[in-house]
Amino acid sequence: MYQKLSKTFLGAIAAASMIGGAAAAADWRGWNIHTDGYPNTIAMDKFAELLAEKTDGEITLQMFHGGTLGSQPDAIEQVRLGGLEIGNFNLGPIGPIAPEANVVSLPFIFKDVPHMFRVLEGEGGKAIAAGMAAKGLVPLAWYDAGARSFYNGAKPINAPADVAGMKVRVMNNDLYSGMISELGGNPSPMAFAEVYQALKTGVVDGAENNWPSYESTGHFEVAGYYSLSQHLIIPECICINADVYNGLSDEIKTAVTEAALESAETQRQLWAEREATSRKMVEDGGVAVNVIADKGPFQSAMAPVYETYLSSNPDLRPLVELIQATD
Ligand code: BDP
Repeated sequence: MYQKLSKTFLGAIAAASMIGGAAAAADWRGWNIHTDGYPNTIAMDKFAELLAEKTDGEITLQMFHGGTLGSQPDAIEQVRLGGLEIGNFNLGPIGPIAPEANVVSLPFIFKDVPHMFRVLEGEGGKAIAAGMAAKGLVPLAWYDAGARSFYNGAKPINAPADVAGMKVRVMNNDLYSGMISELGGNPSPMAFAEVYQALKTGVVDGAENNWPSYESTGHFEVAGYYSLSQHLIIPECICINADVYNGLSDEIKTAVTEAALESAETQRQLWAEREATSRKMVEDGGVAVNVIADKGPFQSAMAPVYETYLSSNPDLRPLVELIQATD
């Protein structure tokens, strides 16, 4: 009798906890800085859709776009600490936390975007991902963010001397501040959301970014000289809190990773299209674009930035060399 009752009781608990389990299925929150229609925004929404589909609704993700949940450095901390589960992050502001990931912020380290992806898909990518995971951020897939170039409202940049004396906004990362200082400019680290006003009011003279961000933020309206320095090619990730990821079953981990990889495929296609349309849009809007005939002087000016990075991270020299040796 006792046994019978207890079986029924246990059965009831099991049923209740299954219902409870379904109702309490993970509801994740995700951060993204970009606005509607931006490739990353569309691709993160697709990630959310795929996540629900592939986990049969066990995991849902609510995306917060446009940086509404805070600045990028704050959101990175939030994902590391578990206040948010997911973020679409640029590796630039992750670099100060994970030295392996900071390798991508060495100016001119990548020859072009395909080279960057070849590195990410090989041993280099594994080392970067492991360095990030050790700091609480697991990258699930890599997004394209093109190449960043300098822009300002005064004149085309053709040589380091043209940057001299200019106040240039950079993302929060000492390597970028070093980069501007080595060119003779004054670096001004600042949150993305503040850059438009800063350019408009002359708080800074210039900034640097890829075509889609230059266009989507309206920076081109207030800084109409875009000089193709392409000094930084920084990947982005869909990153997840490491504890959340490690706590998933193998089956769910696979579903989450598949959703991220499919989202990244979409993002890269949309990115290629948007780079072209953004460029056309700003050129039609009157932006003066100049090719820099000789990037050599910019590259050689970066030697101290590499030295600073390597002297603080001597163990990462092989990673730098691996990237440089990758075709
Ligand atoms: C964009 C990145 C974004 C950065 C922004 C910036 O996609 O993550 O926050 O640049 O310059 O290209 O802050």
